[in-house]
Amino acid sequence: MYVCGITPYDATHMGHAATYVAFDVLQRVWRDAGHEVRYVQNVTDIDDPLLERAVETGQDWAELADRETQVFREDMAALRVLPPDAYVGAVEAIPLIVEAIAALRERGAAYDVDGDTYFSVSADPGFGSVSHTDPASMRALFAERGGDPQRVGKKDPMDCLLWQSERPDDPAWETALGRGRPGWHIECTAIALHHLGTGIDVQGGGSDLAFPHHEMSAAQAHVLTSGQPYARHYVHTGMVGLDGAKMSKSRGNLVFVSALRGEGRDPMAIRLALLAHHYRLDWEWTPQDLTRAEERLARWREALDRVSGPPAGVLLEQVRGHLADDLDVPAALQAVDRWVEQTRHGGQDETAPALVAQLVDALLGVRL
Ligand code: 5CA
Ligand code: ZN
Repeated sequence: MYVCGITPYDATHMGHAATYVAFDVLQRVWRDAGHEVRYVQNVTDIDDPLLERAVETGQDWAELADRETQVFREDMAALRVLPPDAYVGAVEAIPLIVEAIAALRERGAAYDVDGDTYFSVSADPGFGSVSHTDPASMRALFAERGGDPQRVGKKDPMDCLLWQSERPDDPAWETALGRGRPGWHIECTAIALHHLGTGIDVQGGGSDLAFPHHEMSAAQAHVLTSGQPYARHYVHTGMVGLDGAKMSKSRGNLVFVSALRGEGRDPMAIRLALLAHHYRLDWEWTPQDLTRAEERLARWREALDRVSGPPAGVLLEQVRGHLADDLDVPAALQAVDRWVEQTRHGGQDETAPALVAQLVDALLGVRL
């Protein structure tokens, strides 16, 4: 599984956290089913938004990236998200990225525009099959999400930047492609192919990455591997909003995991608040999400303090069943609620509370 990582110019907000918790549940379900999981994630530690934020705030871009990456990792650990096997930065991956760009050029899929290198989307006959976006929307989304459809000299407005030659005041690396820095999409392609190979089971991320990011990543990979399927499934989580707009660093309408932790909120309540929404749906964060989760967590913990309860085996099968149904975590939580409610009427099984604590921990990542 490859899940697109953060661009570390600001702390982890509830939208990021919801996305990584969703893929964490998927990893837990796979492990529960006896599969070995190899999980790779990138960190976009060089890109325009990071550099812009560093200039705006007068910080060194590399220090900003290091600091926010550290906060992210602490947030993920607090939320009990199992860490990826490989966590790879764009900067450290520059040799891989340069190699991938050189290979695209050899295959006739890359060309120059005033010293910058572009990927030719027409090189992948399947371009468009990841996101199924119509051409008019493609252009709008590309412009909105870091692309440059208007740039003069490109063969197709949709062609994406692979390598940007050095600009004044920008960081640049000396490579076989000349001095410059990598584009965004090729970063994930190069890291995923190197660490996982082709045919990865899941390429994941938020739905804002379906186009252009995952479409471009896949197209580049298809050309690099002579048409082999890049990912078997593209899985996209819904967008978490706040006050009517997608929660995003650029809009600034953010609720940070680290801020809630700093207020002393229990990370397990934060996790439960995120889990209460189906991964595929868009939803709005409200303070009630957290208070409801805190109440639920308290009820669950109180139930585990009872000496016995109804047998855990039935609950385990229910939870597994719901998770197998397109990761229906909200239904799994309701199954636990029902078990918790039943403990009020007693139950003969003295091993049940400890077993339920274990299953909630292993499958849902909530430590009670
Ligand atoms: N570095 C790139 C991916 S290679 C990036 O998109 N970084 S990010 O920091 O903007 O987002 C990190 C992850 O969180 C991505 O998977 C993104 O799709 C997801 N994400 C961003 N905003 C939200 C949101 N409001 N709700 C849910 N997920 C979100
Ligand atoms: Zn990515």
